[in-house]
Amino acid sequence: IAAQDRKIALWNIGVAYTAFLIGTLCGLLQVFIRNDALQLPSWLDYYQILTAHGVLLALIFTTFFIFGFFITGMSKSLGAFGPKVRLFSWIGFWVTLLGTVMATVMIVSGEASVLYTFYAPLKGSGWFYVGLALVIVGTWISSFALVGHYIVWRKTHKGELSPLFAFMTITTIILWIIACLGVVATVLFQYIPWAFGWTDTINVELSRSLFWYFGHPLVYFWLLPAYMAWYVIVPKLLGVKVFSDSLARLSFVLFILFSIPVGFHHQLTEPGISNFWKFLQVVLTFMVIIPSLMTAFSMFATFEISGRKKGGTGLFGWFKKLPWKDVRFTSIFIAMAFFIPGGAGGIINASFQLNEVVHNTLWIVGHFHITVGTPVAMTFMGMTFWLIPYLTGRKFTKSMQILGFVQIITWSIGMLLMSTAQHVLGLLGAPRRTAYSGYNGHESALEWFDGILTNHVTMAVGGSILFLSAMILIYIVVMTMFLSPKAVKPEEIVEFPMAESDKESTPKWLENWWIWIGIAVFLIVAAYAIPLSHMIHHAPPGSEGFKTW
Ligand code: HAS
Repeated sequence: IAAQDRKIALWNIGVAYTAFLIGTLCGLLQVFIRNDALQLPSWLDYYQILTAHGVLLALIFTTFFIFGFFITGMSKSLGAFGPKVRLFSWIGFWVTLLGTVMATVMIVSGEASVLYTFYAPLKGSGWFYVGLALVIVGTWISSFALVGHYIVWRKTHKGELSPLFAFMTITTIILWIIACLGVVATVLFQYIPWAFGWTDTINVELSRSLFWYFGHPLVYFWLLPAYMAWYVIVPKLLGVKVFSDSLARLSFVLFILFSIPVGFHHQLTEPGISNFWKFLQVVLTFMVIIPSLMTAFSMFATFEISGRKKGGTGLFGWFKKLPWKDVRFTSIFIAMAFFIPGGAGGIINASFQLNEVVHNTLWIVGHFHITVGTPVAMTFMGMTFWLIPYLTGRKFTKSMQILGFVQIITWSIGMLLMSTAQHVLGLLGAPRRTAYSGYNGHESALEWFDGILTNHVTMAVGGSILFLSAMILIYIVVMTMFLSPKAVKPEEIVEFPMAESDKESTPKWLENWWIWIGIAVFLIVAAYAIPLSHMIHHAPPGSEGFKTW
């Protein structure tokens, strides 16, 4: 791709890994605090670190990495950016970075220990929310730049379906923009006036609902770029085409429809919403599982086709023929494997009654470490091994490939230990977001848990292994970005592995965005209009004006 486009992508990925470095260090500190093995200096607080960990890893690392990936893939699949697209991509990058720095400074200075979910009644400095608003605005500018690039392509390719990569990028961006409307509304009209003291109070239930209207699709904003790698990159590494172009596109548009009207499944224990609306959103949540099951099906089919093509016989012979020695593939395979229990855990969380057991316990922390923390993060790691060398033109040497294996294996072991301990501890009743012993003079609660997998030592061992793994990854990132020798021979040049996708039999209406946006808006209005209007009119359940459906 064009050198100027490479530069924008590389800056995005550079910021992503800076956030990753600080965020993982905070993670290490956390497991030791919970384990009672670390006493923080008086100016540093458990919640400050927890907020930095969540914001920098879940929100900032992912967002910058995703835009670095989108920019590279869009420039590769649709052609070099025009000057306007480039300009807006840069503006988007700088605005997002400015917002990130503002929010991070507020967190580090102890002015915004409100956790990465930052919803009321917790309150941070107004400047923290201004920083967050800038992050969103920045991502919108970058998104519009990519949409502009796509529109130019469509004008010159009338009647053609766009390449799969571009289609998936635009789907993710549509999802992102619709999702952000909730958080923008609450940050601008509720949090900023409240945090700067312009209003005395805040409508807590409304603000939480608007947050989760955004918060759930946010997880698919992280997941879909990983799915893009699964659908588009994995087949290329396996030497086959995309299994089904129309299945891939359909599964993506289903995410536009079903990932947004489901936020109440994070609020099933909150009193201000009646059961009817909670139940409706639980049903819709079960709909959003379908595109993931379609993805699983598609992946198994891809593996089998490729393995059989390479001579694998019998029921499972093809399995042995997969390219296990290629760290780009193995990393993503492990990422997928983690998503099986990760997705199953999600289904448990979403089940109305079972949510009572797991809500606000360490189980949830375990859940998101085997969704965003491994399937998504490890897919991004697997992509990093070729994406940075592709952008810098440097070598990804044999020794780096070995280090890559050490990195993903340590990440897997660390995550397995830590997240299993978190799930089990959660079932035993260990609360999430709670600093344990010695915190504000409270007594230690560590003695509640003393099994092998149910103690905080296991969690800390897992956390330490994860930190070691993160440092190996940072080493690979620094090498491939700045130090590794330039690739000269053709076999040293690292390529962007993008698989072919047959779109002859793909229906054209799949790319008619207005259909999908229209249905999505309908579902959102159906799921949210009435309960939100109750909240706006301050009608608690049981009061006049609150209808129990
Ligand atoms: Fe979740 C809480 C429900 C998916 C992230 N989730 C969270 C939180 C985060 C998060 C961060 O209903 C915490 C928020 C907070 O701080 O409070 N989640 C779901 C459901 C799904 C789901 C139904 N979550 C995700 C993904 C995330 C993520 C993806 C990040 C990227 N989640 C919930 C609920 C809560 C929740 C409740 C609130 C709980 C509470 O009370 O607070 C579904 O989308 C999952 C569907 C997925 C599948 C898996 C398909 C499997 C595939 C892999 C195939 C493997 C292959 C490899 C091919 C059905 C595609 C083969 C290998 C072999 C070895 C055989």
